[in-house]
Parts: sequence; structure tokens; C-alpha cells
Amino acid sequence: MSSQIDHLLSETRRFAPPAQFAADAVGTAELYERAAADREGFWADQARDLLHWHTPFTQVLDWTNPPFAEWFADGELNVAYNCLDRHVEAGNGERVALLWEGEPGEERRITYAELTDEVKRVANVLEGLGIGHGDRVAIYLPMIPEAVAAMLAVARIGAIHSVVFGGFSADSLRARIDDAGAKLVITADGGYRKGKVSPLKPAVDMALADRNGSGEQETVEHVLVVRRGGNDVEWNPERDLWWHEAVPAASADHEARPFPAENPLFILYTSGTTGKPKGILHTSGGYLAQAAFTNRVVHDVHPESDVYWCTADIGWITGHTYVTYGPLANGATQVLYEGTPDTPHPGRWWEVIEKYGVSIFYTAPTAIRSFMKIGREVPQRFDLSSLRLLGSVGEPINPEAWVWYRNIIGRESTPIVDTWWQTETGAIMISALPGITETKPGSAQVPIPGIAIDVVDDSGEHVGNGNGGLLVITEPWPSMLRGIWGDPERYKETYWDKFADKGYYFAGDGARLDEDGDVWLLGRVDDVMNVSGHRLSTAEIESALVAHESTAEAAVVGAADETTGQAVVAFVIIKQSFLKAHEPEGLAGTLRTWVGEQIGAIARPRDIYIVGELPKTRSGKIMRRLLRDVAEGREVGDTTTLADTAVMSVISKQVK
Ligand code: 6R9
Repeated sequence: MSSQIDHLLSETRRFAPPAQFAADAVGTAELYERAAADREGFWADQARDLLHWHTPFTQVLDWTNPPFAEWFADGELNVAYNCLDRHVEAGNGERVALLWEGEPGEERRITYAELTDEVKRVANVLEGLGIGHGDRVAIYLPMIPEAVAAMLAVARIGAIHSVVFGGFSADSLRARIDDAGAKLVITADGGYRKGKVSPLKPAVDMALADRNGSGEQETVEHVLVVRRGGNDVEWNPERDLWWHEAVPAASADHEARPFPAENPLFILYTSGTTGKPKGILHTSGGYLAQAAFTNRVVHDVHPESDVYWCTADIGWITGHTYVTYGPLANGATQVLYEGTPDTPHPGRWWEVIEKYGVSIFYTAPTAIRSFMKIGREVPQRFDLSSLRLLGSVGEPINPEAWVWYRNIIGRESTPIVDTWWQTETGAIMISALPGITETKPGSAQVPIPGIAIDVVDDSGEHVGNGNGGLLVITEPWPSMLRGIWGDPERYKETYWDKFADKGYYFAGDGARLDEDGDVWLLGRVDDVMNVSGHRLSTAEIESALVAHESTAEAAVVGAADETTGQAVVAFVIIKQSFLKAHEPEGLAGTLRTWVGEQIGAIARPRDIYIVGELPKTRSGKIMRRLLRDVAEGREVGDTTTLADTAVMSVISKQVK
């Protein structure tokens, strides 16, 4: 970490917003002044200006029972109405909402009127299946327009969606369906990934079946299936129905009923420091207000002229807030792309930007670094002159990648917004405003208007400029998580206990304030890894590894990786009994595949080392810090607290 900090400290490049950009920008300096003078009044203004309220609110924030916040609680709205119907009623029905590009190259242009129509039909189908207010619906879909429509239809009827990333395994899906008690699963036969159809429905069938003594899943009554991949699927006529049969047959009349602002909107599972993923709960009014506001001012969306593209999958929070809710609440036109960046050729994304004239582009540092590796020749083959703003999210962006992004993709002129936020925060919290802030490569810089953050030491004291510490959020914000599904205690413990006397939310990230007071994020300070911008917990992968018959013990660390930011590296002790009965050859490969099956391909360790022992303290805690040294090829640090100080030299030899 210290070499990383030194490196960041030496970064002195500065980029002022281009004059024309600043002149036309949505975000203005007055926003900061207004928010500083009256934070709650500021958010109330945003919520009123950006959203339609069936019943206007009179209360703004209720923080009488911290850490359980309520925003705009006596107001009523319908989230889907805000993202759809009102744009049609305002005369913008013919504006394109989604410019969809399938991986094999098909194209669909869907207007706001068409999307509204589709969502109304889906809402009728859902209600016909007995889904209503407060019911949970799991969504396990590829990046196709139906994914957005499904989320909005669930929101429209006041039900709660739980989107599960299509790359997660049947077991991960099952755990999420069980935890939420979902009544319905919306999936597809399969979707295109890397040039072939990757099946989804078979994973749903597996998830719902009785496997490994799990018993048959009991809450799911129906599975609604979009035909996309054309792959063969098994069919349970009592349970399964095709989208293409049910939806067109349903009525396109559906009234958007108002729901209270605090009506739950979705649960999204994310990795924490323990083995069990947490179901992060978000509600309606505050979430949508901050989603719409940040998308407007940070991404500088001008809905009548921009073509916006956020490359995140809807399975992640970025896809929720900056594909589905933010841009559609603002009435923007956006690209939705199904596949991977390098299929069928490494210039696929740049081709999409040229084809649709994308003007705002929001992606992750890991993607930028992998493009850097391929070389500038690839993007330079395409006309990227439509781009006027670039954004980054998911992990710290190193200054080299930032500058490459600006120079090669942004023609040395577009502003870059490096946006820090989390599944839990619901929307962007720290970022430059592109028409105002002079940007610094590698720094997320300043809290957005209306957000209060600090960097503090272990006892919660402000560290002062020039120092590092822990990132905290010091005041409640509209799109904050409202809890962990079914586990209020864990919510308090995880986020609020560390600085309970101050009432600060602890984000789990380390950060540093520079001499100007700007924030530089330094990565997680807990056992959460960040691989290609995806959060993974060491504990979750360890528990998958020890669930394999061969494994006695396992320790997992996130090791620095040039492309993915961090990579999963596992140290595994194999059971003696297993070694007696089996050849150890190929075991590392078997375990990699196993982890992929248990959690999903993103969790597969890059390296697995079979070792004889793990470094432990006298109290039995695994010292992951030392394993990280080995995994990153460094001199092993202080081993004096180990129970057996010889262990590390043995491990180092085994790894070489
Ligand atoms: C939106 C999202 C959250 C964690 C967060 C932090 C890291 C996200 C970042 C960033 C540095 C940025 N993170 N954006 N670190 N600079 N601009 O990614 O949510 O998947 O919940 O991850 O990602 O470590 O705590 P999520």
C-alpha cells in the first residue's frame, strides 16, 4: 500500500473542464452552495424537480431511529411511472429509450412509448401470476431489453426485485432465491457471451431442484422464460411459461398505482467479510431521486441530445442505478449491449460507440487497463469523436489508466469523472462534476453536492489534509441502503458499529486527503477483494474451497493484478486421506472449476497453491497479509506474531 500512496502523491497533472463543456454543463457551482446552506432542503428540491409524486411529500428526512433512515416518507410515487409513462405523457414517447445491440450483431431500437407498453404488459402478466405488492421476484437474465422491462414491471406493481448476475452459478442463485423467498424467477433460455450461447434456464432448473440434500426450492411458483439463446431447455408445464407467449397476449393497459416513498424497490446481494452474501435493501423515492440527480449532473446527461452508455451488467448495482433507473428517470437515450468487449473482435465496444454516436461513456478501470494492454491501434481504428464525457467506476483508477483513457478514448479533451460509491450507497457519492471540477488523474476528489463524507482515524477523528485513514459518510443520504434483508442486526454491526458514538457509516475503504482536501481512494481495508470491479469476499471463496472433498483448509487473498486490479489467489491444504487415495495432479484445476461451479466464474482463483500449512497467529487467525506478500512476489513481512515462524519460508519455497 505504501508504494501505491507514494506513487499517487507524485501525481500532479491537472485538467480543467473545456470552456464549452463548462458553459453547457447541467451541474453548476450553485448546487454546492445550496446543498451547503440546507442539505435536506437541497435533496427535497431534487426529489421534487426530477421526479413525479402522486402524493407530494411534506417530510424530508426522518433520522429519529438511526441507522434506519426514512426519506420523503409521506410522499407517494410509482418508480416505473417515473421512468416511463411520464415521458410519454410529456410528448417524448417517440424518443429512443434503448439502443440494443446483441453480441452477434442484431439491433433493436425501443422507444419510450414501446418500452412503456411492454412494461405494462409484463406487469399484467406478473399480476396474473399472483405477484403483488411486497412479493420478491428473482431476475436472472442476460443484457437484453427484457431485463430492463422485467425490473420496471416488478417496480410498477410494488413488488421487489432481486437481480442475480447471469454469471453466478446455480448454487449462488439458489442461495439468493431462498434468502429473499422469491415467488417468481424471470430468466432466459440463454444469452450470448464470447461468441456462443451461455445457458441460463438449466441453472434455474438446477437451483430449484433438490440437489446435495438441499431439498426442492419451496417459494418459487413460476418461471417466466425469455427466448434469446434458442438453446434447448427442459420444460415444466406447471411451472414454466414463455415470455413471448405470455407478454404479447397480455393487455397493454396497466395503471401505475402510487406506493409510499419507502416502499422496498429491490434487494441486491453483495459480498461482505463473511461467507454469506448480504441482501442490500433499497427503497423507492430517495433512491430514485439520487439516481436521477447523479446521472444528470455527474454524467451531464442532456436527454434530448445525448447517447449514453454504461457498460455495467444489470446484475450489479451500477447496472441498476445507471442503466435502468437513473437514465430512464431522466428520459435519456442509451445503448444496451449484450456481450463481451472483445467479441467477435477486440474493437467491439469502439465499434458500438461509432455506430450509435455515443456521447457519454461509463465503464470500469479493469476494462480500460485491458484495452491499454491490447494497444491504442484498436480504438484508433474507430471514429470516437461523438464522445464528450467519460466516467469510471468500480475500483481505484490508477493515473496511467486515467490519462490513457482521456488521451486515447477522449481525444485529449473529454472530462473524466471517477465516481466512488457502493451497492450500499445506491448512487454516486464522490466524484468531480465535469463542468466545474479541475480533475486530478487517480482521485475521485469531492463529495457530490448534498453528501457529507470524511476521512478519519480509528477513533473517528478527522485526519486532516495530507493524511490517510478510513472513509466514512457522516450524514444520511437519500439513496442509502435501508438495511440488510431479514437481518437488521447485521446491518448495524457491519456499517454503523465501528463509529457508533459518532453516528458515521463506515464504508470499508481506505482513503487519503491531499493538500487540497481531495479524496484519493486506496482500496478495501477489510477482507473484501475487488476483481475486475466485482466484489468478492475471501471468506466466501474459502468456504467454497473447503466444501470440496479434498480440502482440509484454505486461505484466500486478493493479490495485485495488472489487468483485473486484484486477482484471487488461494492457498489450500489437502486432506491426507485424499492424498492417499488420489493422484494430486490436476487438483488445482479441479478446485478452480469447483469454485466456478459453487459461486461463479468470476470467483475462480487465478492461482491455487497446494501447501502443507497456513500461517496462523497464536490465537489461530490466518495471517492473510503474509500470504499476500507471497502472492505478490514480495519479501514476506513481519512474522513474529506467528505461532510457528518457520511456516512462511516453507510456503514461499512451495510457491516458487
Ligand atoms: C459501484 C460499485 C464498492 C467498492 C467500494 C470501493 C470500490 C467503487 C470506486 C471504488 C475507488 C472508485 N470502488 N468505485 N474504489 N474508486 N471510483 O462498484 O459498487 O460493487 O458495491 O463495490 O468498490 O472499494 O467499496 P460495489
